[in-house]
Amino acid sequence: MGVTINRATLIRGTLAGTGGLLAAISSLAVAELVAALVRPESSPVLAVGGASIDLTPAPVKDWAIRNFGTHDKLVLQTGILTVLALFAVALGLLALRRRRAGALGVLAFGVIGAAAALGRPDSASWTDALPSIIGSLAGAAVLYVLARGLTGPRDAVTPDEPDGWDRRGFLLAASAAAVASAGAAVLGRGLVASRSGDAVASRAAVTLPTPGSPAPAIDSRAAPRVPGMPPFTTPNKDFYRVDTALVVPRVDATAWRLRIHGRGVTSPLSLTFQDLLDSELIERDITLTCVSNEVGGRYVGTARWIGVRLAELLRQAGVRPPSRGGQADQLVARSVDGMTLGAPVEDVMDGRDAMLAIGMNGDPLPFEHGFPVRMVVPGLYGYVSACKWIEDVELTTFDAYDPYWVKRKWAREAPIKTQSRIDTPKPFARPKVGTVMIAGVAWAQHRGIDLVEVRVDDGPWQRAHLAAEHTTDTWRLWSLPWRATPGTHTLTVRATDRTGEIQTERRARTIPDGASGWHSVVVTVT
Ligand SMILES: Nc1nc2c(c(=O)[nH]1)N[C@H]1C(S)=C(S)[C@@H](COP(=O)(O)O)O[C@H]1N2
Ligand SMILES: [Mo]
Repeated sequence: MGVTINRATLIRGTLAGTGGLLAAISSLAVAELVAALVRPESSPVLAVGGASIDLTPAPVKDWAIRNFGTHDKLVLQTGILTVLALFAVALGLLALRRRRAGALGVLAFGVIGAAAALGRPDSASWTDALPSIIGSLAGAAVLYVLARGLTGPRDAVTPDEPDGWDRRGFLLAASAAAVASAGAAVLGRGLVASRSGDAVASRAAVTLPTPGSPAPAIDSRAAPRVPGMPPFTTPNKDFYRVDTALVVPRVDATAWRLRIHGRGVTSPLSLTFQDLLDSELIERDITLTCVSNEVGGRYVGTARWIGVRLAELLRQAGVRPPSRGGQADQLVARSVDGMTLGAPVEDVMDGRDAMLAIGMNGDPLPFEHGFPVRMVVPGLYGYVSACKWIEDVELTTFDAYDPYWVKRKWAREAPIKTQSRIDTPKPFARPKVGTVMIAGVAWAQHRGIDLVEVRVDDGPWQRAHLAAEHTTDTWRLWSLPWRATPGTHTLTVRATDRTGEIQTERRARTIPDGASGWHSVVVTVT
């Protein structure tokens, strides 16, 4: 007798948990559909995800970037959905006893989603709350109906009436909710896809003009081929990606505008993509580096960029650098997804090839790398300069405004630190006795690399062979043949830049202004 009741209770609990999950799925599916109509970025999963990225303390974020790399966003979204699923099951069980409380619980999640959506930096309208609100209303209704199916018309269950519920009603309602959710989700996805179709078409329609100022050809002596050494130019598909965007913004280039305005701007500019195509274009090889790059890390790459000189546009707008009496010392770039990055106006206008880039390695910018337009400033870490999906440039001061990463304790100004990396042999490799090629890259953008030295164990520093310098804005490849002797050895590299400064041995974390220290690799020669 008791066994029967327990079994019935168990089944009912399982069904209630399933009902909670179905309610959550319905909420999300309806929310996705509404978001597709309102603004895809206002979807609760993206809004809550974006808000948690922003609220994550810098060290944790840095750790996530390090450990999950480009998968950091997938990990985050999986985490959010897991937490949501747990709450959904709990609300399902609650609804078994207290139907109305369960439904209110679902609505509470809608309020959280709506708050997150309205709080996003790129949110410009109250309608961003609609996906979460309408989605959670749908979810609450689903839970209410399913719970009624499980408990019968009364609000509380009497444990000794295991059959006081409407099996058919429950199954019908559950199936209907599942089918409707799937339909809403598919419809929502379709709408978003058709909209991003405009962006895709606008990118496909771009033909990059021949730049008036082409990049010098890459001499074969600057790009030697040593097995295990990276190619001089990093292919787009291998280029590292670091950003906070949960979905890659897909901007329609034909509708894109860039505003240049702010302090000291005498004639504000509003530029179209066509304006940039019609401008004088430069083509340059520039090595980009992320401030989150660990010693020995992979967040560094070299591409051939085509773009418009940013300093030229600033001059057209009437901007003068601080050293010539200009009123603005900080240039804040803002992207379509609300990211802000601040670079020193002095650096942007000091004659270096700072640009608004529209081409990367012969193609229009890939969406992941900022289509239609991004900034690139040689010598500065990405987070203070390389704004992707840029749509606004505001001249201001460092005193008046802290951009996104600076609000999170990263340095205001961040020139790239002199660094070198051993690419081959790999850590814990087991090369054979004999000549082993040690090779890698070294960079000190806009200063240039003059010397790379390698040390085996505690031996003397040996000068590595430096490939020819392409420009000071690109990395330099290096190699050193080593007569490897049996045993375990530590290989260490350090570089010296053209200012004469030797790469510091002092270990620093990536926060606040970039990692420092020497890169070492341990190998066992057999
Ligand atoms: N809109 C936007 N631009 C951005 C970022 C971002 O999060 N959002 N990240 C910056 C950082 S930290 C770096 S290192 C570079 C990376 O550029 P990549 O992804 O093309 O390699 O983009 C910069 N531009
Ligand atoms: Mo970065």
